[in-house]
Amino acid sequence: MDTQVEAESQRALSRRRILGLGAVAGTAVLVAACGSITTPTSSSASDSSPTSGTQVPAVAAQPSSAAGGAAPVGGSGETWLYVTVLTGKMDGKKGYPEFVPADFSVPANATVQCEIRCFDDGPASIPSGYEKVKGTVDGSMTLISAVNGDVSTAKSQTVQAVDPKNVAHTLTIADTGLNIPIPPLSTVRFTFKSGGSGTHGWQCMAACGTGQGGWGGPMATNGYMNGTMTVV
Ligand SMILES: [Cu+2]
Repeated sequence: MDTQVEAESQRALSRRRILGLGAVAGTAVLVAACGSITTPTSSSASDSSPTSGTQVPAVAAQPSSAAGGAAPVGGSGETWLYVTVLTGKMDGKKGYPEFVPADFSVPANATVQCEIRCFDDGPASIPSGYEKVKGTVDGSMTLISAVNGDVSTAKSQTVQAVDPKNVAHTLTIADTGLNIPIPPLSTVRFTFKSGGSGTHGWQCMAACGTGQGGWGGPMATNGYMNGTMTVV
């Protein structure tokens, strides 16, 4: 990553470092910040105070019926989950790319819209099959070729798989069959059903770590390339 891109990413991160879960599409997005390189921005934080410091599992708020005009789906509201993948350089731990948050909560029996922004710029090898999108409501995801700022105007496509040579990380929940391949420097959006309450571990399946064929370091460290989704 050259310095300009890096600087831009850092700026974008400061603006948009998202830890929380917003309630309703396009309206109340809870913005929280953590870690040492960010400052909370207040411009889009509406009714929630930012949390700072350590990563705290965030519980998505169910939108009220009056909020934002998002249509309830299947009897429960829409829930947004925002995740950022940082490089080791960005999170201050060299060689340790990191999902933020790595531990998150979603409401039970909800339709969850998830956006993952991947600031990592290089691919890693994956076992065969993990290039496929699995476990989303329609078996696809939206792949956006941008990570900074407002990505909604950037080039995007709906895909059911990506080039296996172009996966930086995956969000893989073996329990639920979810697999999201995430290309370098891209944003992916997808929708999944949270199901009943319980906890599900997730693991990145792209060998992005150190040692042991790339399966050491962050790959084997909770809070970096694996974590927990709690359905409550
Ligand atoms: Cu990874």
